[in-house]
Amino acid sequence: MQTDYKTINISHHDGIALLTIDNPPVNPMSAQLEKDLGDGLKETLAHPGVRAVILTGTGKNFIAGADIHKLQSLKTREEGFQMGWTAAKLFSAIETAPKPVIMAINGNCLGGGLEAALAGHYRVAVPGAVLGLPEVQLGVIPGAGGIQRLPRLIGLAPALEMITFGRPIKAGEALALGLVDAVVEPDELLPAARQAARRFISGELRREQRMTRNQKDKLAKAEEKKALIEEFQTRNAKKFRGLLAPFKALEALEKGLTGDIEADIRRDVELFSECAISPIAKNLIGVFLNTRASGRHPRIKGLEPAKIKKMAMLGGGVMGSGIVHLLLQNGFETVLWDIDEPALQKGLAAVRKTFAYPIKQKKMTEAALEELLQKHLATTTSLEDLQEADLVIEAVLEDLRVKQDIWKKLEEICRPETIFGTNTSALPITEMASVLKDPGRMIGLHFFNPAERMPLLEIICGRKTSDQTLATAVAFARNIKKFMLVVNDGPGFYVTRQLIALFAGLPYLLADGVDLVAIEKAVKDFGMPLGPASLEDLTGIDIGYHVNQTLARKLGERYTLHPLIKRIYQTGGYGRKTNAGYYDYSGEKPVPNPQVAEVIRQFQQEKGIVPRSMEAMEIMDTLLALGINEAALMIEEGICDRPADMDLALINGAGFPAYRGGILRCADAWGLMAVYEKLLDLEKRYGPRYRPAALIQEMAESGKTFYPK
Ligand code: 3H9
Repeated sequence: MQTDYKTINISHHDGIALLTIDNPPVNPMSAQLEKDLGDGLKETLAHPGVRAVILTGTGKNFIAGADIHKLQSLKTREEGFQMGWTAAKLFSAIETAPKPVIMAINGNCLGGGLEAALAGHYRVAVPGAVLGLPEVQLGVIPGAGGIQRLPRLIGLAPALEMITFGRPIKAGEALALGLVDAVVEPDELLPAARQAARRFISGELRREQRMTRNQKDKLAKAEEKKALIEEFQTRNAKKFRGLLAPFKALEALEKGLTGDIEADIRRDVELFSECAISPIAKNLIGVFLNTRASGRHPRIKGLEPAKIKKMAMLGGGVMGSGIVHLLLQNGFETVLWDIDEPALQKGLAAVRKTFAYPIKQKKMTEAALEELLQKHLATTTSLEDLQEADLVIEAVLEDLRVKQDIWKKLEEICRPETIFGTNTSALPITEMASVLKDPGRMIGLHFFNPAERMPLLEIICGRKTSDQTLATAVAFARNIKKFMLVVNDGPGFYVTRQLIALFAGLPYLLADGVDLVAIEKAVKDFGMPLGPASLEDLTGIDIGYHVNQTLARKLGERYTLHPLIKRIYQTGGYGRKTNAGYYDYSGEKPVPNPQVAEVIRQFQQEKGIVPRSMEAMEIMDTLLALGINEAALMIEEGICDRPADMDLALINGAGFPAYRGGILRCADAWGLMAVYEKLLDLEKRYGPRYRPAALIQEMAESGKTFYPK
């Protein structure tokens, strides 16, 4: 038997051939693997001595799906069709092969990987295997037969969930659903697959009976199927908003699952290729790849991060308790410090409360929590007890002097290599570090609330933060499984300043006669979780007012508060906490607050503005232009310089819709010249807040984009 395949190894023994896929990094279905698998299968199936075939992967991966880089490069429907059809034909060839093919699923079995497994005649998996069709998360649908095969094995209802949400499942659940036939420990995997092969060879199992296309028991009747799909679509309409792939998957299921599986698969491949060339897919694939690259900051290339084992947390308030949760969850020995015993007890109670959700979800028991706290969390009111810490995170009162006093004391207590991370959301890191003998050891670690759940960590370098400190902070962020953005110190850092700017157009639009509800709707339809007024009501109009004043003080005239904001602030309604802000929250549902509506009406009247309607797109352009301009200003000021990381941060820290790729992807798609012209236009209408950044002008004039073309 030929053995010189590039991506698979073949061996055979006792009439059973073993094909092992070895295609780093994660066994993607590259063109080479497809070719090798096709040829290898042909060769083994034709071999008279082979009576059954086992297909398995290597390391942590069975097959991780189609090659994402190839998927990203698709430009035409024809290319997309070609990609899907090649894989679909290969998988159909497996299913209709004259000898049984057993899938020994050793690890990640995703996308095209699961589609391959579905085409086998028997599936055995290890407990740690993860199986799923995550294609929709990349903006496409399973394009190689998975849509038609999965419901035949597990039924339509669970298949709808798996296909349209793309959430993978563990082997245990796959077994319960009928997706795999057995789950065995890793060292039993190949013996179990061989055992299954022997059962086919002996005639105990029949290949034709086990072909997925022949499974009909779990398929619903036509009417029932239609009703199920319609109900599912209606129930999930909100979750699918803005996306294309879930709808195409539903179409594929609605039209498919007929007696002619090949025709159904062909239609799926066409729908796959339609999705694959859509901007949504390009954006989502971009986000996936950017996520993998996040944290690979050139400044720390080649540096070995320090080992972090022992952690100290200063302050057990809202942020501190969430951070302690994260630390415990990720296996760190933690000491929680607070000012006195009552504060410590309050902090401890807050830490317990952060675990209420996993306990309610039955992901953890009360007893396990108590054990975790007992074994891994110590509490103290003495800073002296923190001398062993490798990293100290501080989340005490937002007062520079208070924080500086603590750091000065800790510098005397801790080892020189201990890193000091402050969770301030607004205070300058450089100034905070200025009281230290070694300011290089201090860094900003800006967690988002709730810290245990929000996926982003903004890492802020003060002017003197050392590269070594940064390298360790980045490694720490990875250890606690956060997406990260590395920025330089500046007012509002990146995320806060970016989000403020993205929504800063609100008073300009209101003053210009545009309806509040129309603005909110445009923003939500764009895909943001909240409109600007609702967000302001949630965070507090008073807080927004003061933060904006601070920005104006530090960043200059451009940031002067819009006079309408001042009048709204003066109504004394600060949002949800006072039951009134832009909206009135006293009834069952929030409604626009008549008091604020009157303030806006009076303001418009004084300026001679009459209420007018504005298209959602124009509203969004007005908001986005300002957001893009701010991003450019921050790049100019040296706050941040990596568009991919900036976009990821806004997606993970502020809910910017991933399918739009991020604010700078939007800028590139819009065209920098169009952004520039829009800003000029708005500057004329609304004043200096909209003055284009020099970088925008320069990029527009030289035809540049934020992302490489
Ligand atoms: C599909 O299958 C469509 C079909 O229906 C149609 C068929 C025609 N391809 O995440 P990691 C790279 S759509 C190429 O850090 P982990 C990744 O970029 C696909 N490369 O590892 C990184 O490279 P680098 C459906 C891939 O152990 C390196 O591998 N499949 C692919 O934490 C390590 O990745 C999916 O959506 C790929 N498919 O997690 C699965 N996947 O070091 C996507 C990863 O240069 N993949 N790379 O940056 C994953 O979810 C995770 O990577 C996985 C491993 C769980 C597999």
